[in-house]
Amino acid sequence: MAAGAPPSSPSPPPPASQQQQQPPFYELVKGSSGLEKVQLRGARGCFAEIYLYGGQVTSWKNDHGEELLFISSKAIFKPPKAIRGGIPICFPQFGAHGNLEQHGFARNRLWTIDDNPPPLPVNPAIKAFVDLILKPSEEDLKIWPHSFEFRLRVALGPTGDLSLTSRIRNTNTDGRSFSYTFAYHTYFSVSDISEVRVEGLETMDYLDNLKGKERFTEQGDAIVFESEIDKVYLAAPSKIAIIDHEKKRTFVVTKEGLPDAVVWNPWDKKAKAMQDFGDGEYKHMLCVEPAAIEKSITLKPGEEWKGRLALSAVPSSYCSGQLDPLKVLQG
Ligand code: TA6
Repeated sequence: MAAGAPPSSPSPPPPASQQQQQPPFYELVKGSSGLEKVQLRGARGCFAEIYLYGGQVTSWKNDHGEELLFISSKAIFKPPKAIRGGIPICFPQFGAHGNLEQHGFARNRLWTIDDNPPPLPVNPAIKAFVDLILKPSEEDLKIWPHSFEFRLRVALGPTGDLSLTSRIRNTNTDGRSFSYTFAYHTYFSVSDISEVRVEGLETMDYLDNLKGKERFTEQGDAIVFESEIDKVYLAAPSKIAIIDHEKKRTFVVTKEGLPDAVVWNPWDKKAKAMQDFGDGEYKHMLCVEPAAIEKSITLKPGEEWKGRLALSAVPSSYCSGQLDPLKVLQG
């Protein structure tokens, strides 16, 4: 309004339908055992859910409302037990050694929503996302004496793909570097493990956790499942496909900053031994876990690492051997 002109009456707000939705595009609600969780609703009804406890994705649904991740019916939503299923974050350690608990402590801590994260270059079409942050408590510093900021962005893309972007910064003020190992311990829901095969890890070297972490080379064709498997594939390709024959669905797993990939199914004996896992549930899950295990990540004070996981679920209308279903789908 020009200076000196009579004040005009404020223009009416645009109709709700035209009002640009304002961030945040998530909802904070109460989940199991009163634990808080964030719900993301993306385009075409896609959905994701993240518990502040553990910063753990526990649900990812497609536009038909189908659940794509596995959560055990016996999962315990009570600290300090990690939630069995979804995408537990293994940090600052993968595995069990030294004085840290198995897979580190990030999945057993309460994360908070990060209202003012440092900018992260993203696809502007992505509206449904949330930023979480974890910093060490005084207790944590006693068992892992390093200051860090762990920022996690969980986002739903325009086609329902799910992405997790981790940024870990060394905030030590004593000049010390630190090293850690890391995994997105992703539990995929499958119709029947005996109907599933994994492509992309053929001929890769792996450490077999069932044989004293001995190093072997994978055979030349897709991995199929007939018994317990617990293998760390080394320097694995950036794309891995999990093909569920019965559902005619392929999960495409894309990883950045994460050289390795763990493949795990406990099978019957181990399933029976886990109190937070149903005896027969091994038939309906498979873990494929983008990770940094063989070579730990070392950060100097002030340095930041970024590790990204992107998941999509596409129709398996293509023959095996072609890892890029989008190419086929457009073909
Ligand atoms: O990722 C495979 C693995 O390391 C297995 O050895 C098994 O221990 C699995 O993780 C589950 O570990 P958790 O501590 O979640 O029970």
